[in-house]
Amino acid sequence: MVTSKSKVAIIGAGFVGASTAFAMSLQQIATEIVLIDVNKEKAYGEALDINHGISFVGQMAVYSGDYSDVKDCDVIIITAGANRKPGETRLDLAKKNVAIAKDITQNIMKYYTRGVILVVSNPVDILTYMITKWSGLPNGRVMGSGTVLDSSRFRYLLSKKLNVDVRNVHGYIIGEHGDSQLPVWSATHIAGQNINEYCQGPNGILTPEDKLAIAEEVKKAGAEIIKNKGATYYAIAITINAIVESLLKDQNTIRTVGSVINGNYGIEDVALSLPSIVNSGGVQSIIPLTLSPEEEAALRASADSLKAILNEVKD
Ligand code: 6V0
Repeated sequence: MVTSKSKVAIIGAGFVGASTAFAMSLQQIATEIVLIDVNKEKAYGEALDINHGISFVGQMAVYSGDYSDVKDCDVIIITAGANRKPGETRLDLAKKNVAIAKDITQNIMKYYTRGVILVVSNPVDILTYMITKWSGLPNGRVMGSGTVLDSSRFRYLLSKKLNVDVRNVHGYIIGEHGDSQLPVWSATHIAGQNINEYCQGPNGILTPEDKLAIAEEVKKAGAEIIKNKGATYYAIAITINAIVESLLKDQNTIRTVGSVINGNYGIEDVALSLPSIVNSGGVQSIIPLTLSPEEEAALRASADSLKAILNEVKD
């Protein structure tokens, strides 16, 4: 629990924004949470609903507000956006959400005093890049949830396959939060051993086919959930909470958040996810991993595919 005053704004009180506020209230992450949405009734209703439970978890202020409430926030989370309509392409949706994000950024910056902007809305890598540019904030003060959720899915699937506690499985998905992402097998560890070495022992078998299947399942996980229940929000809410905790408690946690990359692995001027040290200032630094040649090539390809989308949507 955070004891000093901490204020978080959530822009967008839809499935993701409301679930995030709910998870934050359960974990008592912040002392003050403000929900901001074009749909004021929705934001008001979500805040009211959460407030009726706080007597069981602890005192905190949860309310709906407007952009002037961004003042003095430690973290500003953007979860607003449109969903894909029938017949609409990914690119159409990207253009629509870029326009929404621009409007939101301009409103935030009218009242911004300090804090980190955490982008969650999709396409998250594109929006992280654009919001970094529009806001004029120093690099790293704007970050995307990027592949933090994908890395969690990766660890979960490995833990199930190898029948070991997920907290003992360490590994990263990097690159795009989307189709061109990749797992870093060369830096995946259990019990201090590389995954390949671990699986030579008595505790697990992981074939090249298993590896491909796990990477594919991580990639398709969001679509699988949407096919079955229409939207994804619980795991992303917990993911956002974990990132916000690192920020509010100045934890120097390593997380695969997204930020604008300038030079790592020869990649320039695009936002994507790499293991980064996260503290109250945002992305403090990016960990230079020794990638295999195949991993490095796949990361560059991921950057190229993101740049191609950026070129289509940049204004
Ligand atoms: P939702 O339930 O439709 O909520 C979106 C909310 O945004 C609605 O309440 C809208 O009223 C609001 N909104 C729209 N325009 C504006 C605006 N200009 N200003 C303020 N509020 C606005 O969507 P849901 O919550 O399911 O998803 C939100 C976003 O998160 C989408 O872009 C998803 O694709 C994205 N996700 C990202 C994930 C990640 O890992 N990065 C994971 C899950 C969802």
